[in-house]
Amino acid sequence: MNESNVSRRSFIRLGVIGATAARAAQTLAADAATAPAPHPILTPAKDFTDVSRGKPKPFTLTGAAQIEARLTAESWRLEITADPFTEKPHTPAAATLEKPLTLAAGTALDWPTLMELGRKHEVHFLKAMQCLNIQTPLGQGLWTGVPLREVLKLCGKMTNVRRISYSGFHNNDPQQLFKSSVSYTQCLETAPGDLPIFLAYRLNGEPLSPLRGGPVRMIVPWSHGYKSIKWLQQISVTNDARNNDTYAEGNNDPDSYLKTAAYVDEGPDKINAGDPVFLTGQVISGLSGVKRVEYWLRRVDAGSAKLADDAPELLHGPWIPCQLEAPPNWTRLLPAGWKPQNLLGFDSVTGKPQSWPLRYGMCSFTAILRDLKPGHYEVRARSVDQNDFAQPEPRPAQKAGKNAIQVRRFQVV
Ligand SMILES: Nc1nc2c(c(=O)[nH]1)N[C@H]1C(S)=C(S)[C@@H](COP(=O)(O)O)O[C@H]1N2
Ligand SMILES: [Mo]
Repeated sequence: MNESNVSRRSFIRLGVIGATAARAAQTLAADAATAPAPHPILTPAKDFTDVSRGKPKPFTLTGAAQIEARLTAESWRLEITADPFTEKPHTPAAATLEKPLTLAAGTALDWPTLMELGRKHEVHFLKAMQCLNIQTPLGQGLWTGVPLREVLKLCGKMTNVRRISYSGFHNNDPQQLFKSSVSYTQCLETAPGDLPIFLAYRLNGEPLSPLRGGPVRMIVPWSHGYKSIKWLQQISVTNDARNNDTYAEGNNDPDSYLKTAAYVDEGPDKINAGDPVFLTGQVISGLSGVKRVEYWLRRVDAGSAKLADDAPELLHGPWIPCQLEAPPNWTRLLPAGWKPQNLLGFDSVTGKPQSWPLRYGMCSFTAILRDLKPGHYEVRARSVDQNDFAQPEPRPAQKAGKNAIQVRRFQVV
């Protein structure tokens, strides 16, 4: 069908239901004028919700203290060493590296060498940052860097390595150490179309700021924030196959994947009868992808108890699909001169994202609720993943990532 056919058909339809259509168009236009704007696709670096440990926080250092901490591009150094750990019976032999990179020997990796690697191996992609223990996404960035496997290759032959452990600047105080790790396999192998672990030095096209973990930060695309160590300075290859992440100590699942989940924005708690109610939020596409986001609106008695996420009422709903924000005009969104074709997660010919929202990324959703009679209401939203599991399934344990079904209450007056 060509364009003139389409417009002739809509013209005829408009003629039949002209008055109703005109009224509906007016309502839509009025709603569009009052609808809250979607969240930006790229969160400005300073607007991410910050989750940083340390006293003082490393990003507050300036001048000589910042240089002494090796947190400027010129002073930055990364040590890569082998952990001598052995323990029978599970770890009979220690990891080795042919060429460790150390400060003591003057061989630690510096900024020019990292940039040199970047010229050959640089990758870019969008990823949402989300804390395993926080109910709201922290932000979404366009991250640029070099895969960890390319950096490790600088160390020559490795033996007896089962995990790669790493940490950032921690005020030279072991109590402040915050460390994380990935398995040898996760570091070296990437499934087709998937995203490698990498050392990021740009965010949204700009040098990575001290606030966001600059000059260099680890990014583990599929995971929650605790794997994406800021102010990266040490990597240790080890034959200790256990996961010794700092986050493991907090009873967290220390190998969690980002969870597919919808997160509901706050909104006004009183709305005038006759006004539309805008349900808005963001949906993260985790390991299992996003099929849709849906909402369930119900009347409640003022002050009544919240339903549990596994309450039988939730099975019935009715759950109604929300609208997902459309993919943006990438050329307009990306930094000047960037092409979506060059981003991982996009088709290298058409420049279209391979899924929407992007895997390990997020986008906004909305639903407009109209003609509500005065009274108390609650509305909840949930994601449904590509395997048809509705949130919080298939992985309801919250210590593997917060994905409880979020509820908003309001009153129509
Ligand atoms: N060095 C260091 N890296 C860190 C942290 C930290 O405290 N110190 N916090 C981690 C956690 S738990 C999260 S959720 C993310 C948050 O990233 P952001 O502050 O850029 O939003 O950073 C991670 N990287
Ligand atoms: Mo976190």
